Amino acid sequence: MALLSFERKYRVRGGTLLGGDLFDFWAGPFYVGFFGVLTIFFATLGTALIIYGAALGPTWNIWQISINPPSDEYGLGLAPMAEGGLWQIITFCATFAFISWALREVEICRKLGMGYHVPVAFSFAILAFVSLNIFRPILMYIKDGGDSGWSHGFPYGIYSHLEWVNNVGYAYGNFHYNPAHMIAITFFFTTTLALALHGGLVLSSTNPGAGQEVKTPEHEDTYFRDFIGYSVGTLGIHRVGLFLALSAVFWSAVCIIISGPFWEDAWSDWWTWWLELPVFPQDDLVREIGDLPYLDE
Ligand code: 07D
Ligand code: U10
Repeated sequence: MALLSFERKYRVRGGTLLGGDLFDFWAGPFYVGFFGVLTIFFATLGTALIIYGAALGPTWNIWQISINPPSDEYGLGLAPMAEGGLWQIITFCATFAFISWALREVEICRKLGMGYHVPVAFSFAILAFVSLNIFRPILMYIKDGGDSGWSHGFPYGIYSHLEWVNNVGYAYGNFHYNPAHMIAITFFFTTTLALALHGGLVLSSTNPGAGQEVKTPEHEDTYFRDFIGYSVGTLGIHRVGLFLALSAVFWSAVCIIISGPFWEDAWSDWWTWWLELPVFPQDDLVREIGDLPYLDE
């Protein structure tokens, strides 16, 4: 079906979650919908507040502009605008813009009668964001008995958020020892490996060069059977890809949620259970290895 006749068939009213026919229309190529309007509203307001925060000073240097969260003393309470209040409203706007964007994706899926894979995937990204700036601050507020809270969120700035990652990382010794961080990184790297294999395989068989015949999925399957003894298949590779990518983000959320609320020390110290496994001799030598300085960082 050509694009235009396809669109004539599927660009019809219905499938909305909220608001019925209100905003059930397209603007050029874009589906609008109630959640499209909400996204535009929150994204515009949040961006305007970031610009306002930048205008309050002290710099217009794009690298150094930073909208900071409130300090510890505000706990989970509201802060004055210039002292973290802006950060709080911007966080609220960002969260609602992201959720509205996901719900707009759902409405488009419903219109087309497709699965919800894309909005489900995007909701993992939203999970990571709210874990960093909403869930963890709340859990830290509980852990600190009210002596901190929003202060644990990351600042909205290019350099400043990098500083935050650095400082939070070293607050737990060497963050590379965080087991969930390890798993997340492994999934991120495996995602790129899988995408490179998939992109390479599909291009090599469907775009083989001038004058050569386009190959079939059987060629693709056979390539991997010859190579590593197994092919996951043309549908399967997309399941693998989605699983790898979502796992990467899921374990990222886990790695930051456990840092502070559930583990306060250096992450290297978490691994002492390994040295205490009964398979290792529990003598002084092993204890000494456990006391090596790099394990105490
Ligand atoms: C959070 C994104 C959500 C996005 C949304 C949409 C817009 C619209 C529009 C521009 C999760 C946003 C949309 C804004 C814009 C337009 C058009 C995705 C999110 C909702 N680390 N580390 C991670 C590595 C070290 C530390 C994650 C590697 C050090 C801390 C990932 C290394 C120390 C935190 C990761 C390494 C340290 C992390 C990030 C190597 C510092 C976190 C990915 C090779 C000294 C963060 C949930 C992510 C985290 C995180 C990788 C090193 C500290 C796994 C590869 C040793 C404190 N690190 N790290 O979260 O887990 O994706 O966040 O050394 O908080 Mg780390
Ligand atoms: C993609 C795709 C798509 C598909 C797909 C895939 C991308 C279009 C059509 C492929 C995707 C997948 C399968 C899914 C997932 C993959 C990943 C997420 C990536 C990660 C992968 C892994 C973790 C698996 C890694 C496994 C490997 C690398 C297999 C290892 C295998 C070997 C080491 C054997 C290699 C074989 C050789 C070298 C030749 C033959 C050798 C033997 C049979 C072994 C025995 C050897 C002999 C008898 C010969 C004698 C030996 C000699 C002479 C040397 C001896 C020397 C010594 C030192 C021993 O896009 O959609 O669907 O499927």
